Amino acid sequence: MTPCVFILNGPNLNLLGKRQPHIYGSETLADVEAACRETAAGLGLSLRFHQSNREYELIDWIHEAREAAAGIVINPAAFTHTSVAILDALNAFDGPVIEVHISNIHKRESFRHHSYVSLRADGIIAGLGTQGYALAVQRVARLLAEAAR
Ligand code: DHK
Repeated sequence: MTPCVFILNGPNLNLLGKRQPHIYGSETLADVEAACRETAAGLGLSLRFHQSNREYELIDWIHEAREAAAGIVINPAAFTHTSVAILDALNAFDGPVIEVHISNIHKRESFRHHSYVSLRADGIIAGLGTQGYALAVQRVARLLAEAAR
């Protein structure tokens, strides 16, 4: 069976391309999804791509990933800095987790410097723009291949 990667996006990322383009760029979330699908297909992975402004929906998808996904790429957006609940959900998932931030959170306000999710993430990509998502998918593929050896 083709391994599936869940790509999960937190609040306000539905506005990608329109919201603060000087920080988040001009690509839309649909553009990001298309790039991830192309990368995943080339690596023999299938993909589920979700965005929500509601913390509980992200948690429900992480729970679903326990059965349905081999790895998770997550940009929790503002929940990065606040959500112990998302950290707890990710701690109940066994596969690789890559945390993505479009902007370099360490170059921004100090409240963005702390991430609860980083306590679980196997890797973190920040400040590479929307390109970070496809790179994260590549990393998940590598980690899955290494684990299968
Ligand atoms: C996106 C957000 O919406 C912010 O709340 C985070 C993150 C940074 C990003 O860079 O993708 O602080």
